[in-house]
Amino acid sequence: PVAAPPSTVDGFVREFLLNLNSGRGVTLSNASATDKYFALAHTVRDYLMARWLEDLRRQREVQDKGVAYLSAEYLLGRQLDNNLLASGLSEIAEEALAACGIDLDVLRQQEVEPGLGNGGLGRLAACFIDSLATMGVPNVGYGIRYEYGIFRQTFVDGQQAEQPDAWLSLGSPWEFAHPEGAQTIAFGGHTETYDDEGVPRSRWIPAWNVQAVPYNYMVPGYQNGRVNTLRLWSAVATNSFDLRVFNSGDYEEAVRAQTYAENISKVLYPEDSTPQGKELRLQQQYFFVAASIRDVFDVMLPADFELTNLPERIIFQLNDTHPVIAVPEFMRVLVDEKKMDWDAAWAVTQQCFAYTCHTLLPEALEVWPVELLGRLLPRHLEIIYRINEDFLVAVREKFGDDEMRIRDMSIIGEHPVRSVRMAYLATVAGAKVNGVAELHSQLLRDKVLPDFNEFYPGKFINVTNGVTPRRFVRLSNPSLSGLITDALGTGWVTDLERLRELEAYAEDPEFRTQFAEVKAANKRLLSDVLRERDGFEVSDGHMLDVMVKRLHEYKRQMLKVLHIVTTYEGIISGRVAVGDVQPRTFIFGAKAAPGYVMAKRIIHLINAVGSVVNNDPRVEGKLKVLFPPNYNVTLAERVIPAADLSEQISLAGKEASGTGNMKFALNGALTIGTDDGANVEIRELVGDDNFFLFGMSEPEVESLWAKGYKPSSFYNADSGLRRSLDLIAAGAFSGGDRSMFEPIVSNLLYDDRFMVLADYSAYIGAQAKVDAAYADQDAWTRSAILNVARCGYFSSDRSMRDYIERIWHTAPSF
Ligand code: 26Q
Repeated sequence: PVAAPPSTVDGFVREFLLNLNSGRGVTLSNASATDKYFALAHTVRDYLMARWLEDLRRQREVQDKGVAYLSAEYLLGRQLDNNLLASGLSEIAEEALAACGIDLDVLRQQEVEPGLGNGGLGRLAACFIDSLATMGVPNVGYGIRYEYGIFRQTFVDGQQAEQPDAWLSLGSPWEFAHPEGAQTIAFGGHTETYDDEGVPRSRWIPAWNVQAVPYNYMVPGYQNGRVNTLRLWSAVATNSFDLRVFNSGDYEEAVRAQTYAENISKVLYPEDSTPQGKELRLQQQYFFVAASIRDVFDVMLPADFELTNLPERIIFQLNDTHPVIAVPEFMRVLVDEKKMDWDAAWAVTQQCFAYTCHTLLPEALEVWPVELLGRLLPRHLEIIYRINEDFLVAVREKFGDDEMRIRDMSIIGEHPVRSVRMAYLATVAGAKVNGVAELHSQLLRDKVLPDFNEFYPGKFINVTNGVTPRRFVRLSNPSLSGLITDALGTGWVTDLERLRELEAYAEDPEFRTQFAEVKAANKRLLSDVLRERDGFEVSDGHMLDVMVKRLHEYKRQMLKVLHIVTTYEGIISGRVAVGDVQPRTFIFGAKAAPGYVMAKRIIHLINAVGSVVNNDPRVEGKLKVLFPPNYNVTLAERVIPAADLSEQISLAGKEASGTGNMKFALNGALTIGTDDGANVEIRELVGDDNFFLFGMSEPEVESLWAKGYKPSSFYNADSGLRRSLDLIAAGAFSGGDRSMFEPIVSNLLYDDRFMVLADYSAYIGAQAKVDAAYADQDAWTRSAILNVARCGYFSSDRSMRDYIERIWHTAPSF
């Protein structure tokens, strides 16, 4: 392979100018910011290339076991800084560019982040592949190269509007297209049985197909010379011969067919809680997993590989149910194409897959109508039926002919229409099934899949999520990183438990002062970003109270709104002494699924409350509400290091884990939160004194439901709640219009599925404690340091070690 350019300022300058001249066709003096950004990105690539080519070669040669991470989403965030850091080139690049009269920071801003995910699940996948590369574990991340990522959010009169995210409009300097490596992916048609030398077999006669073109992305480990690969598939229509199969042959129809095929990777579905059962979504899922499985056979395994040994070479990790159609596809390849005996193929399959569940909400569990699945993938439906038959025979053997139980456990559900339950298929096929936080995994075992847990003892395990300290501490918070490195040296970046050593520093007044200065500096940086981006002003000396995550009723942004309205009403009515309230800026970031009407109403209300509060002189300098549009990874990297208070206020038992909660704690924000998801583990680690816990526990939620929840009784019992809801209902935030937010108010009063009103008073009480605690700045800072010191556990390196030891049984290699 090629040698990397010399790692010197001069070497970097030469490579950069070469890329600018030969790659962009411009000179330094007439280069645009885009030109310079592309030339810089290409320069960084050049440094990583030799290692990458070497690792790709070894991937074929070495007989180690590899992880194929199958995920419909990768929420990568910007690549430039990450790749500079990984390659150890940050300082050299900065100096080299300065020598050319260029400010690196200006070029950083040019990058459009690839938003190929909705939120937590997609970001988790990005953290995991970063950790695997950093740990030197053989891994390919497989996914979809959506032409349009998560929509860009704007506000029009306070209401969300969605714009397409044309992230590829200028091209991406980080991707490598390999059209020569395209796979043909078939759909539709029918199956037939035939006689294969006396063995009756089924085969699939598809009706149409598309090409899956791979695009490779470098996934560099942190300063370890390792570069793994992310391989995303893009759909391209096949040649006219194949198109003729799909249509009757006329030109217009052929063009239409082409568009149809290329639609498959056109756009990311922006729903993340209520899958709609759309045909195109199933096409996306099959498209990328079928291409990925073929890729594994092509690039990882020799042609004569003994298939029964597959579990020693490969494990497919299913990121939720989205890639579960890989299970029948793998069986189809083994049985129909490789002519393996069914039982042998099934034994292999059950060792080659593992499934991660990311939810507890019943409405979020994916099901595919049999009618749809059979039309698109007729052979796969047959295979699923066969898997189910065998499974139910085994269930009868173990549990007896308990028809109720058989119906409950069947992979095929009957109501409201006959459908395939993808989570059940994943559970039956997976060697292991894991939840993403202790509480979540427990509830998965006890509440969601108890029959399966009884049937498969030991199959259900927990692996608590984590986040990469490279992106979310080292890169996003350079000031804090500098402070930590001054105290501990650099090792913490790949060994986050070493943050423990900061505990002693929490008792050092000097260190506390420095830590407080870092926080203040991060607030000023955020202030600059928000001024530039949105024209917002962040006042000095305010507590930054932040709630950033997808907009969902279960996450309860409404509870936050009620706290703001209560505080506002308290001050303007004179009921609350202004001196008892700490000056606060509330920051929201949240996208709502475009079809989620209630979520969009809540966004509208947040903006409406903001515009009243921010324009009322009676609370000037005291309260401010900021809702920058289009929250994404790039903004998260600015907001999180500046935060004082992290809002993690979901209804207990609903948030599988949360990962934002970890990022905040690692950046020295204190959490106000319920006993939910990974909050439980955060609180256990940081200690009760450094965490504001409130609200019902999951068992308390259950028992309130069981005895009959009446939200109006909480309304009647709490005057603060009454005044706040009444104020919203009276049109105080809608120019007197009583109808605008009426659906929100009545939903809370008469339905309130997520028990906002039940937890209101506890939340207000906890916020009063926050105010009191914040009044003692030095004590607050001490708590913040302890949060950082005690949250090293939440590194995604640790999550990856857990997967490796308990699920994958792989080892670092090379
Ligand atoms: C499924 C079918 C059709 C269309 C869309 C979807 C879909 C897409 C995305 C369903 C769900 C998602 C995303 C879910 C998600 O992000 N879950 C979060 O995962 C995090 C990582 O484990 C957890 O920390 C969060 O608690 C969980 O909400």
